[in-house]
Amino acid sequence: MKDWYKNLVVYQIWPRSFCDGNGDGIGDLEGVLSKLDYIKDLGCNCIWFSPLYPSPNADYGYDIADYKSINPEYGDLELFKKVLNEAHKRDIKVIMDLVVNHTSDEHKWFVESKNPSSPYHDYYFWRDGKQGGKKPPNNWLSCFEGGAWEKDDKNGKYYLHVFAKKQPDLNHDNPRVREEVKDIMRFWLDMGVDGFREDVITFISKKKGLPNGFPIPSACGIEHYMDGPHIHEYLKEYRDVTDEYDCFTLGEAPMMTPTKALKYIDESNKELDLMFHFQHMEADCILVDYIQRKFNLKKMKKAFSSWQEKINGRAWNTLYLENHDHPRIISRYGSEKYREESGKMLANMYMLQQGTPFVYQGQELGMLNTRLDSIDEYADCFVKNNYNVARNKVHLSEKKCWEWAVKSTRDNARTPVQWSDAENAGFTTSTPWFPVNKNYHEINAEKEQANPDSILNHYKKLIKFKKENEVAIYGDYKEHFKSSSVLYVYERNYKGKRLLVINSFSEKNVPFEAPKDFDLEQATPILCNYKNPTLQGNGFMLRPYETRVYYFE
Ligand code: TEU
Ligand code: CA
Repeated sequence: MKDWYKNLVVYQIWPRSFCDGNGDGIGDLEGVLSKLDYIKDLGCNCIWFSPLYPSPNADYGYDIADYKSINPEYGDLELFKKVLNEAHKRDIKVIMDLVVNHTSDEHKWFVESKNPSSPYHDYYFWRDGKQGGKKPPNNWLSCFEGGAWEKDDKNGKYYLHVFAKKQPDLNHDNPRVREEVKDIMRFWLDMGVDGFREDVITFISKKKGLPNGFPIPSACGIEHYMDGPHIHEYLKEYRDVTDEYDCFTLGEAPMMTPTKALKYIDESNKELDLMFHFQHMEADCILVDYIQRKFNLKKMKKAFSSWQEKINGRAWNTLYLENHDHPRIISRYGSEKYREESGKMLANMYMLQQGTPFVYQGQELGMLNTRLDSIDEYADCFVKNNYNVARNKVHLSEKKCWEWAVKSTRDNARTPVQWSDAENAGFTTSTPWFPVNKNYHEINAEKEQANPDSILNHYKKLIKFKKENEVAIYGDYKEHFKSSSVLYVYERNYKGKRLLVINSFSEKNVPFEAPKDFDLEQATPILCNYKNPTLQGNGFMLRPYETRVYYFE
């Protein structure tokens, strides 16, 4: 059975902010081409491209207007093929983002579908409103903005959009829609791509009749489309296509638990190879980054451990701390004050668990959250809407709404990558589409490349270790000191080899005593973030955000 995806370390590119090759201020495929050696040098052997397709950018590519082409801002199909080919030459796989829960409202299917007698009408959820069309067909709310229904003035009907208004949901109950999805998959697989990351794929089957949802403030109705009635059927159909190719698939699944996940990724009956869940990303918020609370290490550990323990031997984990939907991890779970220390610690902490690791652009540099001057300067539709709701509907103070927005916006992860301390961080020669983080003189790739102790060089060592050591890939996982609210310690075991991974989440010194059956003097400390780790004895003081890995060979 194919399982090469277990040995990958995937680098995620959010193209708009990665690297601008033609000087128009927008990241593009020429830029990607110029950085393939950088990705190779980092040790990553797969790239996941966030959407590269033509898009009106209401949700920056997650609103797709044409599934079989490349956004002219980024390049064209010829250039994409060149990138693919050059990546493959470097033994780097390439996966595409497949966003088929919804299209853009500017996709030709949707434009056609407005006409009730068009064969495309049933590609979407068009319904008559209630009370003679005055009210939407049900009470569902959009995850992004207001109600989940929008009325078309011309045909008098409403269409469903679980995300933004410009992202109408596709009707996968229509077999023709499923054929279109398979056709899109084949288009890219035939070209040679190595798989897909499937956006909110667990949302594609809606309950028949679209009944009213339980009245909650946002995403009302979600119980009628999350893991919906035909989800497994449809995913098996899509799986049949990917099974014809040597590729892998990764589903994004909000509100997923390990037990539910096994229905999708259990190796004995797989619909997807891997799954992105969100549980470990909720240690400082409730479900979404916008509803914040104090970082709680125990919550984070519990989430990681439950996935490690519950799917061990039956399915394979994905490991990530950042992507284009979440603020930067050092600013969240680490410490900006101890950026270097906590950046390296967080890296060890997640990557040495069992699973395929993902690194999001700039994470390897220890990039931090940004701060602009007003809500209008932000780009993300999600934060703008959250701000408006909190301010105008819930009537919270301007200061509170603003602080929430700054901290939680997805734009934190979407500032241009900081390549050097040249103007605009070397991202572009003109004005960047979105402001570069002001800290680029201190934090940039060029500077980190030159410094053997940088976060970037730590990632290089770590990725190399992860790929080359079976214990880091296949080892069993066991957590220690579960009740500690400052330490996260776990071991991995494989064929007589052993790792003890020690991570402190404290700004203070914390005493540490090795678990009973470990004699640290028998091991080599590796991947440390402080010079001169104590080499003697089984008890010592851990310094702020210290990380150590003891390798028993
Ligand atoms: O994200 C799905 C998802 O769950 C998000 O709505 C998440 O709740 C939000 O970003 C807050 O963190 C996927 C994509 O990754 C995201 O970029 C898209 O905006 C969304 O789907 C719609 O396509
Ligand atoms: Ca450009």
